[in-house]
Amino acid sequence: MSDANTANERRSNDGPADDREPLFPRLPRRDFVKAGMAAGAIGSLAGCTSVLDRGSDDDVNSSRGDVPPGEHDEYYAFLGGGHSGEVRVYGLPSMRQLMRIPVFGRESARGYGYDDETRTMLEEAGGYSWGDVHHPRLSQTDNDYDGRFAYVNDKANGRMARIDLTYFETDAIVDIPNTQGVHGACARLPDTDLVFGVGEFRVPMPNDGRDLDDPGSYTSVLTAIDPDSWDVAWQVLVDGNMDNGDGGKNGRWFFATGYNSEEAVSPSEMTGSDTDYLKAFDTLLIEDAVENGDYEEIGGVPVVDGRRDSPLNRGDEPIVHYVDVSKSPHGVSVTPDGKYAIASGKLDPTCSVVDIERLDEVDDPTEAIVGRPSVGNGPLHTAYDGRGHAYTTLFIDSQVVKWDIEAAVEAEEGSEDPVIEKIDVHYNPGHLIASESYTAEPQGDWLISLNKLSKDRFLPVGPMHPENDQLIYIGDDEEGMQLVKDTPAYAEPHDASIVKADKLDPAAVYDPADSDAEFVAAGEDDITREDGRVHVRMTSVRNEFGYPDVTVTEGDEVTFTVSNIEETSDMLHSLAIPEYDINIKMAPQETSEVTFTADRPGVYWMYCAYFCSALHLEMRARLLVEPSG
Ligand code: CUK
Ligand code: CUA
Repeated sequence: MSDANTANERRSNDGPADDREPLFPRLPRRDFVKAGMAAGAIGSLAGCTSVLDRGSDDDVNSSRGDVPPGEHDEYYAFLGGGHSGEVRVYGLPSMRQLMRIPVFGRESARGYGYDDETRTMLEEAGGYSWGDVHHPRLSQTDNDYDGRFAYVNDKANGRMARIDLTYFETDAIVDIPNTQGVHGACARLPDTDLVFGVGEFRVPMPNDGRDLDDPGSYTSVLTAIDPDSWDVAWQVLVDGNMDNGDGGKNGRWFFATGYNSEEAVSPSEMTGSDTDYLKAFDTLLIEDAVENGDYEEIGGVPVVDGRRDSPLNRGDEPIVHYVDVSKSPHGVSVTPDGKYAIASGKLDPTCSVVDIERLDEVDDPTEAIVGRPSVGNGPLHTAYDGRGHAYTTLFIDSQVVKWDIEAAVEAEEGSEDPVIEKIDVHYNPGHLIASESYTAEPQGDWLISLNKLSKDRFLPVGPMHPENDQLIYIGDDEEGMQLVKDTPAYAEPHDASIVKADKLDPAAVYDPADSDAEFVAAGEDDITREDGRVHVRMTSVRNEFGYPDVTVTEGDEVTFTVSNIEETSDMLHSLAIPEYDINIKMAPQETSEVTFTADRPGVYWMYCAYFCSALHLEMRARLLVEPSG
């Protein structure tokens, strides 16, 4: 087992000192040295880990977690793909990548953004070509995963998307008004009756050219989305910007951290204050306010004023409680029993443990903080094992720390006593996630540390390194945390959700009733022509399309509706029309549609891009575009 103190001593001198203002003025000397390091690390992400300092091999147990060829994993893990704009699906504990789900960007192998339906969805969601996916959260019923949907944010363009877990496909995107950059994503539990997007960047509202150089009047909002219609239900205007969020377990509270209570626009000013807010939203009172008409309609949605001086925050039933927590908190997560919301200090070595019930009892919300353990440097995110332990990533120390939640409530503020052990990770972890940690009953066996840097851990591939997702076994409190696997990952996983595989029920083939496009059955192929519009309805099956040739006239608007009439699973076809920049995919029993203007005369081979049989190469047809006039 790793010895916490040894690890701390070893790391205390391996970063460059920094002569900026100390970020942790209350710390003893040893931590102060590391605080200087923190400033450097946060500024440049460099110098905070030494390549020679690789941690002890005692913590490594590579024999655990084997999944032999042909056997299935016990869990699915859904990882936000960051600015690749997608979600990745891993099997756990093998860490094999099972699937990628494009969300905010086009992806040709899936025909995502190429067929009419998904192209229109992306256009109506703002027409951006990329997004920044951080937080995949899964729908729950009664505080347990129900296997229906995943929800993700777009930090870049202020959007939220829904992924249908029957088909593992993005099925709705909303472009949220009055905000720029939606960071935290999560839901009101126990039954996911609202999904939240947490606004980060503050901008003028409306952002139409007013108040450009008046940052004091910029605002940010929390957005609540109806999980069924995927429309914005309401927003709450707050002071300061926000960051991450998590829902309480009992259908009432929602928590969001925020740095920059200074409401500044430069990094040095954003870190001026010693504390920032954890905001506790009383969503039931907010819904009352909306019901009573206590809102202003801006950008087509009801916006409730939740700023500190709002009339709705006077008296003893405020809609938003502003809890002062340690400097620039980052992650916040609610414990499985729903008792505490734990916010991580980021620029302060403590986590703040907020007793949720006490929020109703105290006059000063800060008195609801019942524990403040000192866990290490750069605490970012916290996960749970369901046995009373919290696991927090230490970005600056490159470690995961395991600590005891109730011991932290008992201990004095700033005490290190609640810390049970630390394990070195490689390197600089952002999020971590434990199996079913976001439910009321975490499984307590596996944890993934999503490390931002891999440095020397893999074969070099040029200046852009992979990230490193490390699998850690946490199921044995005696033996301690054990590092099981390193997994290189393309930029850039943030948060993840891990769910027992048997809680999902993915479809093996499509149900034609789930598609907007009408299924073309065998023998129903036909072509209709009317006023320069050509509609080709055809089948695809090993090894041919419904028509070997389709002739149209230059300038025609052409729609192909193509059904895959296979009933065998895993037998996909596609219709690629390369020179018209088209590739649509058809899984078994799926119908896809694409519309384009045939504006160039000539012969265009259309082919199937999925290797579907020995005669796959022969699965092609000609599009003949006759010159007009
Ligand atoms: S954030 Cu990326 S490491 Cu978007 Cu939850 Cu903390
Ligand atoms: Cu169908 Cu290749």
